[in-house]
Amino acid sequence: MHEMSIIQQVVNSLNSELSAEEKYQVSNIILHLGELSNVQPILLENAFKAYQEASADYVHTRLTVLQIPVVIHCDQCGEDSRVKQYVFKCNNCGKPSTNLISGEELLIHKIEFFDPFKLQLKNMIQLSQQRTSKNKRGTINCDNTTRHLLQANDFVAEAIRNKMLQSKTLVINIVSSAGSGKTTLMIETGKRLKEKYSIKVLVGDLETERDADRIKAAGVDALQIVTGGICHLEAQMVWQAMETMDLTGTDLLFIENVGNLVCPASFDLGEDYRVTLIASTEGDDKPKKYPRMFLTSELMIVSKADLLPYVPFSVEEVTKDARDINHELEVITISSIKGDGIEEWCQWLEERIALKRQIV
Ligand SMILES: Nc1nc2c(ncn2[C@@H]2O[C@H](COP(=O)(O)OP(=O)(O)O)[C@@H](O)[C@H]2O)c(=O)[nH]1
Ligand SMILES: [Mg+2]
Ligand SMILES: [Zn+2]
Ligand SMILES: [Zn+2]
Repeated sequence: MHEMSIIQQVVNSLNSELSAEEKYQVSNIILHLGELSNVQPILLENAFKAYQEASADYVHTRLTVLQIPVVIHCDQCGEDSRVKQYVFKCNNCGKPSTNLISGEELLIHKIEFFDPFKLQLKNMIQLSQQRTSKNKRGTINCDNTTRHLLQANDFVAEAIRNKMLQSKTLVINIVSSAGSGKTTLMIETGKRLKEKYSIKVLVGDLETERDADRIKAAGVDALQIVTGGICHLEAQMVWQAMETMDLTGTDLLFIENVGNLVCPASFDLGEDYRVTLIASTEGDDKPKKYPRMFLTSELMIVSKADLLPYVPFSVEEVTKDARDINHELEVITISSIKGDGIEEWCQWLEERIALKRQIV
């Protein structure tokens, strides 16, 4: 993710907590960083140094980054296992589990002061990690003392989820690397379902409006969110875009995320389902490179299936690797251009639209 902006959030968080005088007495900031958080400790430490130089704030403060391993809990035998090589299975009985105990932390664990007395008074700004995996998406377990760095995002995501529950709109967050076929799939899906359902698409893009124009040309209402260089969508951006859109009566809202499998994994957008596309042309090693994305998705779509005969890509291998991470992950193979698998995908959507309508 963005080390500099994380540091900024850490500092903002401390500034809101501490008096001006106390700020100068902070000796150590201890961060907990889960192995799945997609943040490199060394880059974070460098970003903090850069911050200290540029702002002359917290100049005597040390930043300590502790990496927290991925640990899962087994419902079968009750054992906790450290996850190695991104195989999410119990080390004791072998049952797959995505029930994370740790590994996604991105939080200020503790701050220490030069004055040891103060340490006793304020030694724990917070100590919590409960924001884990898709099982818990949509629940916020932060109490008043918690300073989870993504807390603000999760708050807005929850507001989106409530709003979309009121309007019974199914929300799908589509993620993939750049060029895996998200927009094309939106267009083909829109063509097939637009007579039957009211569909809207929010499209995140770094700089251009081209994708929304392509979708609108196919007769589906679309709105572009230009992120201005930010490489992922955040809940706040989606909320703002939703304010300008009339969502009354909308059955299905697609959010096409910015093309990137790294940081979009960390940002809950208030969606009901997260769908990851992986194109046959981009290699079948993606799940183990970007485990968190597959862990937090409900469905993996293997796209550009028409090119499978020409590229070294094994649907079987990619499915195995992805299910090592998330044993409940569903898989559909699709060619938007030839139409294979589109029927199955549309059915997947229609079932979920129906379920959402039933919620009272
Ligand atoms: N062969 C093939 N090409 C596709 C398919 N879907 C998309 N593409 C092409 O892949 C490129 C990127 O697609 P796009 O939908 O813009 O990807 P996005 O960046 O994920 O939104 C375009 O040139 C598409 O025509 C497919 O099913 N088969
Ligand atoms: Mg696109
Ligand atoms: Zn077990
Ligand atoms: Zn990003």
